[in-house]
Amino acid sequence: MLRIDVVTIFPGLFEPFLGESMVGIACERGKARIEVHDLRDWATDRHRTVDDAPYGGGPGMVMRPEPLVAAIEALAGEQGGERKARVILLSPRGRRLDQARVEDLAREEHLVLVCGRYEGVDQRVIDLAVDEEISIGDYVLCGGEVAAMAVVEAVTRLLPGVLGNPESTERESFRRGLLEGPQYTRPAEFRGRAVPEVLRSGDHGKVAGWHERQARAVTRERRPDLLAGDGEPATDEREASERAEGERKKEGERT
Ligand code: 9D3
Repeated sequence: MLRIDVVTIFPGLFEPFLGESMVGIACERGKARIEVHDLRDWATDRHRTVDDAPYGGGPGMVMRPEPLVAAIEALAGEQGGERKARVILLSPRGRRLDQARVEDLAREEHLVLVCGRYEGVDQRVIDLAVDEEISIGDYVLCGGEVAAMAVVEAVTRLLPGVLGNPESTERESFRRGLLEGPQYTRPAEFRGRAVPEVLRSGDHGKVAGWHERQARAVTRERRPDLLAGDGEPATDEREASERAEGERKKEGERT
C-alpha cells in the first residue's frame, strides 16, 4: 500500500477530491492511504503563523522554516535517519512532471507532498528536508495544492487494482508517448457525420492498425516533440492530417 501525506495550509481543498472518484476508491480498496495535514498544527506561536517577510525585502511573504521542517520530520522521519518517505515540494522551480516520473513515484512506499503558498518557502527547508521539487507545468498557480492533487491522481491510478480496466493501462503503455486518435461511440451517424467504416467492420486487426496509425498521425500533427527519436515512420498520417486541417478551418470559421 502506498502512503501519501500532504502538508498544506488549505486542507479543506482536498476533502471533496479525496472523497470522490478514483482516488477515493483506491483508498477504500486499501491500495493507498492518503492523509492531509494542516501545516498550522506545527506552528508554535499564539497566532499559528506560517509565513514571514522575506529577508532583503521584496514583495509578498515566505513560508517560515520551523513549522514546515517540523511537519516533514514528523511525517517522514528525519533526514539521514532510516527515512523511507520521499519528500516532494510542489514548486514552480521544480522539474516538470511527466508520466515516467509518475511511474517512478508509484513505486515508492511513502510520499510526503509539501504544498507551498505565498512567494515560496525558506531555502533551508529545501536544503534540509526536501528530496526533490516538482512542477506540473509552465504556468502560474497560487500554490502547490492543485499540483499535489495532480500528483496524487496520476500516481494512485497506476497502483495495481485501482483502475477497473487494466486493459486500458496496458494499451496506454503499449502506445507509450503517443496521443490518442479519434474515438467514437453510438450513434453510427450523428448530424450527418458517420463513424469511420473500419471501426464498424468487426475486423479487429484492421481496427488495431487504424488506431495505431491515427495515434501516430495525431501525435505527429500536434506533438511532434513526443515522436522525436522514435524514428518509426507514420505510414498513414494523411487522414489525420486532413482531419486536423479540417479542425483548423472550423476553428477559423468560429473566430
Ligand atoms: C515572483 C515569482 N512568483 C510569482 C510568479 C513565483 C511563484 C511563487 C509561487 C509562482 C507561483 C507560486 C505558486 N505555485 C506553486 O506553488 C506551484 C506551481 C505553479 O505555479 N505552476 C506549476 N507547478 C507548480 S507546483 C507548485
